[in-house]
Amino acid sequence: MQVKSQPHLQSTSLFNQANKVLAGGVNSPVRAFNAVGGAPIFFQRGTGPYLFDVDDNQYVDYVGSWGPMILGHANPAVIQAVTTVAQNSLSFGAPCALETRLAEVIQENMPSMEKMRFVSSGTEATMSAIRLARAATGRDKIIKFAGCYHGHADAFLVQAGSGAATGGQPNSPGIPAVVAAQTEIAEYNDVASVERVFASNSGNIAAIIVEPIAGNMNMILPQTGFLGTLRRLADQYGALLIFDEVMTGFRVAAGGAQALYQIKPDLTTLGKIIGGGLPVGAFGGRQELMALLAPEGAVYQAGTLSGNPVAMAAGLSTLQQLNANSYQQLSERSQQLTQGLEQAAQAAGIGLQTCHQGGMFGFSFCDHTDAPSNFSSAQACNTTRFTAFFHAMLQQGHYFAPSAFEAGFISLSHTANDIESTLTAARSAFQKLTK
Ligand code: KE4
Repeated sequence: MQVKSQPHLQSTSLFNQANKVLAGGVNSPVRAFNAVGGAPIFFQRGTGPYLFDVDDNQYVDYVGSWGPMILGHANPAVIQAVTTVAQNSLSFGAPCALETRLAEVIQENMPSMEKMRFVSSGTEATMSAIRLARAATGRDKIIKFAGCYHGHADAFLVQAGSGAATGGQPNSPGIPAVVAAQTEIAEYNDVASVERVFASNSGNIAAIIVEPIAGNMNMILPQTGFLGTLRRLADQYGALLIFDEVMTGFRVAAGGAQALYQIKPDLTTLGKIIGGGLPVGAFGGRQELMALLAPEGAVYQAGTLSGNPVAMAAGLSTLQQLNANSYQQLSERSQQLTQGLEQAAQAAGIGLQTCHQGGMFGFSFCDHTDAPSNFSSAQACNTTRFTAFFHAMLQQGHYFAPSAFEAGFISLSHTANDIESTLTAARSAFQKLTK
């Protein structure tokens, strides 16, 4: 693949222009490249596994719009579905059959979602799920895990991962102390820390919310027994268990992490892939919990564009193209990439640990003994090396998340040859790191 590694002249010029009207020049902080330095890349086109920037450089894309593009960019069937539905108006603000059809497909794959509701982002899904849990239990406090990211609602910006951790602001200003005080923090993969929080707040914990596979402090798998113990503790203390599968839903398996680990949460939140690249989130779970939501119940939640027909069409067309073989293929590609990265790093004498599940992967610059298992060990990894690797790969046409506190994503359009081209570039990048 020929990459014209032009200087990013157009991107830099567009970023300067954006900075005059957009806060920080971006509409989401992690895109600003603050963690890795340099001006962010402005893209103009994507097809399959490739992105093209405004300077006509081509990249193999491992961000995939932070997860939604599981089929690859500009999937013909998705574009066709969106184009067809868009001809009939972009929005009614009234029910349409597509909402029911997408919900039925989601429910077939995630039966714990006995009833659900669509919203327009993962943040809306998680904040609504927490409100529902508080109403259902009559309790105020929630438990989240340091380094997990559940969107930017006030309750979650306490030791948050993703862009909050990237920017060194895991606790955001602007959150009233009384609100932050309702969020208790435990350590990922540390059940004793969860037991301590329950013991000192027994009777006042409405819910545990967890990324069943963490993807916002790089990628961290749950250790054996971790999720099952959360299920047991939630039941023991009368709290709800919320799986935030915004990232893992339809990414690590058709039924998400809850299918992989056979744990049934009380509520699940979704986003990203179920919208196929358009703004969609969802929350759902046990029927009696969802019955508390207006208009059936008193818990208010609403949205002008919730269930938008065009977004539903994108999500439906995306999910309809996924099947069990998809996850076999995604796993093979992720394995090929992560194993190849470890071998290339080892050959260069560089400590690199990787992790993958389905179409999701992570890599951290650390030694084997320091493979991240929670937020503090993720923060201890060598982010200087990550930054050097990120830029060495970018210059060769391979685009990874511009932050050490993110996961990577592979699509069904990535071929073994694409992965091999990335590994060739990685071998060169690792050699540069050792000079
Ligand atoms: P959104 O509000 O960004 O649609 O979803 C929030 C969210 C909730 N839960 C999990 C597990 C998530 O990963 C996210 C959002 N993920 C980040 C990337 N790690 C979005 C990228 C960004 O913030 O620009």
